Amino acid sequence: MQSEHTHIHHHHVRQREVVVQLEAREAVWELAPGKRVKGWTYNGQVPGPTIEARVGDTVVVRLKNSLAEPTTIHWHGLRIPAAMDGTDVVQSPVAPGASFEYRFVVPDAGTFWYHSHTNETVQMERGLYGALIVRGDDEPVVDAERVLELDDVALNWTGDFASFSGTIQRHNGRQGDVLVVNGRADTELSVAAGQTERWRFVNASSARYVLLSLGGRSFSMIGGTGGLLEAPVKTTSALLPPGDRVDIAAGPFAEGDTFDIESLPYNRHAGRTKRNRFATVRVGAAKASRASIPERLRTIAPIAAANATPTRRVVLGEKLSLRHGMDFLINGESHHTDKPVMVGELQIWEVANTSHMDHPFHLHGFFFQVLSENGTPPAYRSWEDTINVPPKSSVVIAWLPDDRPGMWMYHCHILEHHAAGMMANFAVVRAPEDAAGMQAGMGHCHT
Ligand SMILES: [Cu+2]
Repeated sequence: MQSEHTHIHHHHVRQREVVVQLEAREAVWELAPGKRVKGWTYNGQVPGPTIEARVGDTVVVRLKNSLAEPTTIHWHGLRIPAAMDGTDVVQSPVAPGASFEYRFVVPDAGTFWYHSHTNETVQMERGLYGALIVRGDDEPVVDAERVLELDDVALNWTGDFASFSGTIQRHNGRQGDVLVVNGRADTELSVAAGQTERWRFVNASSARYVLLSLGGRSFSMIGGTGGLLEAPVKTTSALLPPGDRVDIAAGPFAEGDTFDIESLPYNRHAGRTKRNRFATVRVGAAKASRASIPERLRTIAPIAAANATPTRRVVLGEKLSLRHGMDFLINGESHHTDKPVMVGELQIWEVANTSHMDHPFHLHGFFFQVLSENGTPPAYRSWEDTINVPPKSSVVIAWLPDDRPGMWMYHCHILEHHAAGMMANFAVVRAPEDAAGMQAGMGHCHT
């Protein structure tokens, strides 16, 4: 499924191609022993195969669509050309029976993921997602590494996928009661006492917020959505809204210890939350450790002052709708088109949430730094592609559009909110006059 070709160039720079065949097709997804659903899968598995590459590699993904409806793949978090972003404004959805080749260089190390960007409330719920890991030269040394993709599945009383029903799901987003790690509800992990592992978490669920806990044990966050942090952040919990990722250094744990990977109650202002178990970890006999997590992981230079004046305001809002119960809005409009952005012009965006529930704001294709949350600078600096914005609050982010012109987008990563209009397309342009043509070429339609 994954092959590697190494080309040695005359200047002795190694350039690798990571070639992956992905077939989107229906297949049995076994959530737990005997609990099977008809998943929509990449290569017959949920999650899809983990794609692994090194910084600078060219990733080539040959997608064949064997589903009965069109699909595309979005490369969540990757700073790649607009034409490869997988949204319906940059490509025609891949028709049933058709194929499409995605080809891009991966410029940054980190924990990324890929997922359908067509009819996502159905296609992602049914399993069309996977992890994409990019490694750099200066990674912390750990004893083992795991990718843990968290998801929840909503089943009906017959044990099949519950159909998307009405205004409550549209309002709150779909939360399922079958919680899975890497597609399985009965996950047990065995770790060796005395060792430290790197766990890369991806929240692939449609609407569920995960307030990640290792049964109260402390761990160190070492990476966010845009790669390593500057320094490990010791904590006992980390909030992962839909679309978010976190890399943690887990361990060392004591021999004989058993604990759950769980989600603690978190109030996103959309119904009551409980403590939920995702998986169980059992700590076995001690093994020697070679792990070394440096106190300094890397340097992230600030790209703007903490009190920089916003150049744009993005308002996440909602409005009662006779037709839908609720419409979700950007700057007062459902399915918004925002103003163009000039290549090289520093963007300072105030993202304000005037609605009454949390929304995870996701920017495609570019990393941002959070300058402040309700006027207060964050506890540490990081590169991100997703940030949670609680109700009646605002977050100021800074990002620099590098020279990758084209149509881009941002949206709430609660899939039902995105579908109900909390999204915007915008052009990144080299010259102001380029915007009109780009926006005219937008092929999307919304119903
Ligand atoms: Cu939302």
